Amino acid sequence: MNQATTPNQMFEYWQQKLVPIGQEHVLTFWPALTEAQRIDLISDLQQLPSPAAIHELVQQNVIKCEPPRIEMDKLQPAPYYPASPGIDQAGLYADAVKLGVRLIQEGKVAALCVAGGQGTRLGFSGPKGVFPISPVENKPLFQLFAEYIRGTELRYGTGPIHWFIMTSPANDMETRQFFAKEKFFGLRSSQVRFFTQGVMPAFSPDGKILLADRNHLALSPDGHGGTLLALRRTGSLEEMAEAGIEQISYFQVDNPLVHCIDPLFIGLHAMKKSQMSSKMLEKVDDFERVGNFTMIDGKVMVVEYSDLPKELAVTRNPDGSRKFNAGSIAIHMISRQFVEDLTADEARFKLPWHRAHKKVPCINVNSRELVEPSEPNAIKLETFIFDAIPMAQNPLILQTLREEEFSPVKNATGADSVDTSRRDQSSRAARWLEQAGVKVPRKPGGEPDATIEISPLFAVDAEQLREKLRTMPEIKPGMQVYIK
Ligand code: UD2
Repeated sequence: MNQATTPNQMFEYWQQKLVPIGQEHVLTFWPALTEAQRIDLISDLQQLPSPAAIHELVQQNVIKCEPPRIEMDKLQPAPYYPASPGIDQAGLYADAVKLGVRLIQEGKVAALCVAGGQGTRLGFSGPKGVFPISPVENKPLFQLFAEYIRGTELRYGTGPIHWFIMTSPANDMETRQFFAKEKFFGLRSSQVRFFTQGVMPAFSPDGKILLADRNHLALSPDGHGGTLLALRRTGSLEEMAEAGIEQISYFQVDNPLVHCIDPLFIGLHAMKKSQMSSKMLEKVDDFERVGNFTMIDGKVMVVEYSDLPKELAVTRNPDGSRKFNAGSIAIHMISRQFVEDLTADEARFKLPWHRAHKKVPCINVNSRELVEPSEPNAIKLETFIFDAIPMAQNPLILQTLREEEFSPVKNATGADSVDTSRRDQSSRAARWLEQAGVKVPRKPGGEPDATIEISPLFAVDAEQLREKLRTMPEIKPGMQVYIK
């Protein structure tokens, strides 16, 4: 539509597209909208997949509601590389670290953080990466990652490591403004690249697109599986190729403990010619809310906690250990070429849609009233990045340790909350210090009796801390300690 298009022409254009797929109700309020409101509605409509794609989605994923087609009786646990190598693997791990460091130094590795989610459970309205989370300095999540990346550059003497941050239309502007205000936390603005993911409308159970208000569709991000197409559509893949980036180190915005750039993981992934690798950890209980690494017909596949039948979740091995014990914490290495290949023909690239029944405030087009549902009233569709693993060659899984690398902030209170994440950051810092020979006071229960934070600009892991710590800090019970 060009600028000379009149409101009437716009209306007709969209009506012609929407009537055949039974979605013309989204134009109900058009006659009463101001020009600005019409532009809002058009811009929402322009973000939708094609009418044919919407129609197919509705038929196959909204109206029909088939559970995922997984032959559960064939599922086996997936094999993985242990966190610490056995004697026969020590050489492999040492070589992998060397290769990983070399790839980082050659500028072939970029970090990628997915930060397009809505953070509803945390009850924080801004982009989640802005949330202050470090235990002493209260640094926001984005700052911790920025400093990890800068710390890695300093440690290995590299040039700027590129950092791709996926936002969604709802939080893109705020995320960019935050980085600009904070002067990119010491990184160069040119090394940080924001790219925006796609959106999906919420549907009523009978397949109608919901209106958030008279001039907006009820849109939400299309899931972190949207990363792959978003990389292509925004030109980020091309930029990666031009910059000589071959490997993408993928992580979620909600985990302050993540090793954003990990030489061992990068090296193993590259050495084994894996197209997509993952980190796993042992689950804390049968029903922990993490995906499960499984094998089916020789393919590695993540089965989300909500899709793993209870009987399988509680199955034990003969020695009493949990059979499906490998939890996915959404840390991946992805080869750029893999994303290029997958998305080369957009029409043929498909990840499965996962549906969720959610409460979505919306306008009832018949009564014209705003509905604030008390029960789930809408179907939301998302794709998940881990569904690309079965399409990858040589997918590899590396174990990591929870206390070292996983304590996400998802909820305001309880498990995976601000309190547990701060506690775990401080505990990890205490362990790193103890490994470097520092005495840390501990409470009778074993937790550190001090709140400790180590700046990633000083050390990104325990080994670096050991190498760099010249004077041993004296830590007294109850102290707040910041090592920088
Ligand atoms: C995710 C994984 C779960 C486990 C857990 C670890 C899924 C379905 N489950 O659970 O298996 O690994 O994390 O913490 O992923 N995001 C976007 N765009 C979107 C949706 C999400 O960027 O459209 C980002 C979001 O900003 C966050 C991450 O993806 O960084 C995870 O999203 P989530 O909070 O919805 O995932 P969760 O906790 O259900």
